[in-house]
Amino acid sequence: MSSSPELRLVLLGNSGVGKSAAGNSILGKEEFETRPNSLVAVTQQCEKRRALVAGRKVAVIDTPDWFHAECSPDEVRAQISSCVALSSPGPHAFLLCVPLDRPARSELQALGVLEAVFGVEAVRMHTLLLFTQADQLRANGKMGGGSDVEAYIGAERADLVKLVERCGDRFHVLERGPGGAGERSVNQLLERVEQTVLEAGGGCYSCPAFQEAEERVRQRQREIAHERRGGRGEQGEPWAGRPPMQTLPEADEDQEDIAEARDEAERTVGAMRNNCIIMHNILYCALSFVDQYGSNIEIF
Ligand SMILES: Nc1nc2c(ncn2[C@@H]2O[C@H](COP(=O)(O)OP(=O)(O)OP(=O)(O)O)[C@@H](O)[C@H]2O)c(=O)[nH]1
Ligand SMILES: [Mg+2]
Repeated sequence: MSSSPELRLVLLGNSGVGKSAAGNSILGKEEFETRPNSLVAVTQQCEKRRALVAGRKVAVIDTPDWFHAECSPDEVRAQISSCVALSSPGPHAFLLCVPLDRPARSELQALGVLEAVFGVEAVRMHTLLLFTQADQLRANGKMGGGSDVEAYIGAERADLVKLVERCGDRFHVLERGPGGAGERSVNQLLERVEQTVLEAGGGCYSCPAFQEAEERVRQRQREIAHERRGGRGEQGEPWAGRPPMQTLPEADEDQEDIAEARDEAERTVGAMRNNCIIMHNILYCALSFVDQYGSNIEIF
């Protein structure tokens, strides 16, 4: 395994836009369930999966469509809590998936919700638009004679240009296709994410919600360690006081235990939404934002 730090990517967007399929492309394996033309949302819970992609450790957090009108406040809170805990101590990039083969209607508001929930800097510095369905666009003949998607966006898609500008000109067209086109596109995406991280100062995104989640995850990780060791003192834990996911010189087994305890801690903290003050606050912000946009907003 690579010793470089893990790159954490959060997939966001409306149902059916291709979040899970993008996650599978990035990881190079079918980890997330996808379904064509589904009338109901396929992904119902946030899920995290990992892979080594072209020498990089990558963790992808797939999310349900929590911008959706039918989600109750409790469901939205649960999804946000889970997303925050699974991407703790913070994602390196939020990837907002936007399909190219239809007009962007609610994505601008989605960026507003992201800002309200995670802070302005989350969009300004750490959000990248991930354009999906480029092959469909070509197949439907919507690009005229050209094949350059970027030229098409610049010339014909004022709706997408607005989104791109809002995200600091960060976007990537995720290509599928034979002959390694998909892999090349994923590599270019990861390079773009790394560039984004550098431009943002070199680290992952952080805000009080992620800081609080990280504290809770570490606390829970200590408790799990304590329980697994039959209640013996904290001094015996191989990972006491270490940063998350840090590798240890000890046996592989220890490292696996640490990773397992960390994963379990992230899952349980994600489900502990009712006693998390900051998560209540971010939900409150999100819902006030939605109130403000009222009926103009298709999401929620
Ligand atoms: N041709 C083509 N199909 C795509 C592309 N991206 C996604 N799809 C297909 O679109 C369908 C929906 O994709 P999903 O990844 O399940 O969508 P999702 O955003 O995860 O949807 P929910 O889980 O319901 O929120 C699947 O059949 C995918 O294979 C793409 O770039 N090109
Ligand atoms: Mg999905």
